[in-house]
Amino acid sequence: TECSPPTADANVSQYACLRRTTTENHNKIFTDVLEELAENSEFNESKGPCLAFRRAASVLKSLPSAVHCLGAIQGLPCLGEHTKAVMEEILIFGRSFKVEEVQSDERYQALKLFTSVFGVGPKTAEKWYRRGLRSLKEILAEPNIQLNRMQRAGFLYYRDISKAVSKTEAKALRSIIEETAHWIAPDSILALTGGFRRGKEYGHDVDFLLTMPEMGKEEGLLLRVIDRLRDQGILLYCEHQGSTVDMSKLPSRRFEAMDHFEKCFLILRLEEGQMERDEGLAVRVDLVAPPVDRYAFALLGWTGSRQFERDLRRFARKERGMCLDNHALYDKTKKLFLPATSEEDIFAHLGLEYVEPWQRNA
Ligand code: DGT
Ligand code: MG
Repeated sequence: TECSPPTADANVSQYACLRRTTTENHNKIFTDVLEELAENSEFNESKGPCLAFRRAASVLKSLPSAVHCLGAIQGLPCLGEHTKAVMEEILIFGRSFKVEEVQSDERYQALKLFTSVFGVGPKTAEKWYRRGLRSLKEILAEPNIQLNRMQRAGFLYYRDISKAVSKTEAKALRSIIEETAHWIAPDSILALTGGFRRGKEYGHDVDFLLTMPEMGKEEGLLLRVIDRLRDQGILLYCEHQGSTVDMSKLPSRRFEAMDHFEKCFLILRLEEGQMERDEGLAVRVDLVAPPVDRYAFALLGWTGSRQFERDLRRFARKERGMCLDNHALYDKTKKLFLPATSEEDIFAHLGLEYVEPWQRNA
């Protein structure tokens, strides 16, 4: 059959921050497979292929229509030979044998299951797999395994927190936390970030930023909010990390490195009446408390998507000679920090057109 004209007008950028990607993904049949292959590469510590599959998926997500033939992706960036082979399988057979092979792999299945527990990363998962463990039951039954506090909470609330959180539930949480924060400090500012700020209907957790309009006034606020949530009986788990911000340091190159803001990783209970479900529901919540002069950077960094963030930093470094992270933007040529009070300021410093949060689903 005749191949439709290329979806690829030559304007698709290799950088996600120069593309607009809404939650409407016309190429899910490809991107689901590519992301699964990326995850498998991650488990095998193949960083190159992992990034390549993630970039390819991200480019396909930005396309305005579904790809129906290989001709349509000609000239698109970031689509390598492996990706094209996978797409060809899907176009011809309606399925990918490569991904089916991965899905039926015992190790992949075990690592995917283990890392679905809050507090369990690829390293721990690998360790358990090597000890011959294959199911969550086996892990809990193994007397020689020492779970840390986070992992114990992960197992305890597994049924709830492995379910997707809905937008309605995220909004209910927002009201609870906002009310709590305002009760303590009426002028405190709470912002929803992460996937829900990007307009996603479901998420694996709910992310918030909490700050005060006056510098320094945010100190102690987060701990008081946590105490108050505990008093209300809805705090199921809390891991608090104090601020380790060192502003004399240049922005970090390593994206995966966690930022230095004071934050807490919580499990909160949404109660009856606050949501559609009958019984209480345990939900994962991240609360990050940057000082107000870092707020714009923190907001940009925590809104995601991860691929959008990676490409923003890569663009800043490669195309502008600048260093961007969740705390600051540094111009290496001029040897100075570029201040910002809004996300728009940061895009402007980078010489980028502003990309709305709902266009950052790269
Ligand atoms: P989801 O899975 O529905 O919750 O989707 P997101 O996009 O909300 O993903 P999430 O909650 O893991 O993270 C939200 C954003 O926060 C993410 O795009 C980047 C930032 N972020 C989260 N964790 C880390 C981290 O460990 N390091 C860095 N640098 N950024 C992080
Ligand atoms: Mg999230």
